[in-house]
Amino acid sequence: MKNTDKLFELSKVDAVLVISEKNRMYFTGFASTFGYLVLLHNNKNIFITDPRYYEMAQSLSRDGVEVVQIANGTSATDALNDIFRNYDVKSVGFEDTELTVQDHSVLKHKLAGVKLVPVGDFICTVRSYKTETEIAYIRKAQSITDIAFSEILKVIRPGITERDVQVELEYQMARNGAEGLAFDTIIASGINSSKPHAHPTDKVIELGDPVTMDFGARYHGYCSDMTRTVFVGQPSGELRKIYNVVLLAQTMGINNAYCGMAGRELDSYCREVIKSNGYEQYFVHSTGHSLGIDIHETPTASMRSVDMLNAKQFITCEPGIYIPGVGGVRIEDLLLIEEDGVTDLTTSDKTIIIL
Ligand SMILES: [Mn+2]
Repeated sequence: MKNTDKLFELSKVDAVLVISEKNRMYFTGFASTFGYLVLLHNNKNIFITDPRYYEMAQSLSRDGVEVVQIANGTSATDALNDIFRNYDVKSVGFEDTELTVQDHSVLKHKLAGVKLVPVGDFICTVRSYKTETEIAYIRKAQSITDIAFSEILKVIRPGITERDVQVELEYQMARNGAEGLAFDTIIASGINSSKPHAHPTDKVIELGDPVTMDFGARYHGYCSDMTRTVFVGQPSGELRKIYNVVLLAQTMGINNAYCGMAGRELDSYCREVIKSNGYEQYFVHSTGHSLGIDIHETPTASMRSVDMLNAKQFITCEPGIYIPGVGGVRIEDLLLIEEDGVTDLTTSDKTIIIL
């Protein structure tokens, strides 16, 4: 069970009600499709579940969490109202970033005795600072992703399709320990590569094609994320130039990254290189994002980001250039920010790869 002192310091409520699957998983480390987690001050926590999870949830009681089973005929909100009454709770933080409008109106109706206060952004902030265990999971997820990349280089050749590359890459991640995907794999070859988030198609890979692969593994619930663009046969002069500009932009970003910098500053290191080479209009997304249980978490590195990149946070560095009708290049590494420096967790080669 995660320590919740920081959350209460930020949110100033009597209790926080955690309903979403991912936040329940974040705080408890326990995966379930149903449950209500009540966080109280001083790390007193109560987990409301039903008979499907009651036995498994006993692992939480060993962690000091009180586990409450909803009996037949009673509802979770009855149990919540009992808890709020027993602990004299007047204000309850809720996940405005996760709940639907309908969920909120039901809670407002059923929990009429308490004041509901939005605390979703505070939960995001707390989640952005990773524990050593979370860092270890993300490192492992990234190492699986790097291994899969080295394997896929043996497979890519003219005549196979984008879907073939996707299936093999996902197989290699699973084979090397991934429990799932961090997100839907992006494979984009030839002129498809000018679309930053293209889904793999039955397009056949041809000589001269760039192949952009953006993929990640999931390990103990935590994501990794990397992108490489490789070429099948000699690329055109223009694609080669684009590759070198993107690589230089990314290198500038990574080499200048430091603990305590602004996300927009990391973005500007990359964007300036692309701009000075005349491709500014073709860098159509932000430079980076953090990850964790979600593939996109705060902080972010974009032109408008107000986030700082602090110790124990992650950020990707993934500039790209995309020219419709020509093709695109993106290179993405995952950075871990720590007091004494920034570590690039992505170990795969970035010198131009021509298969
Ligand atoms: Mn990414």
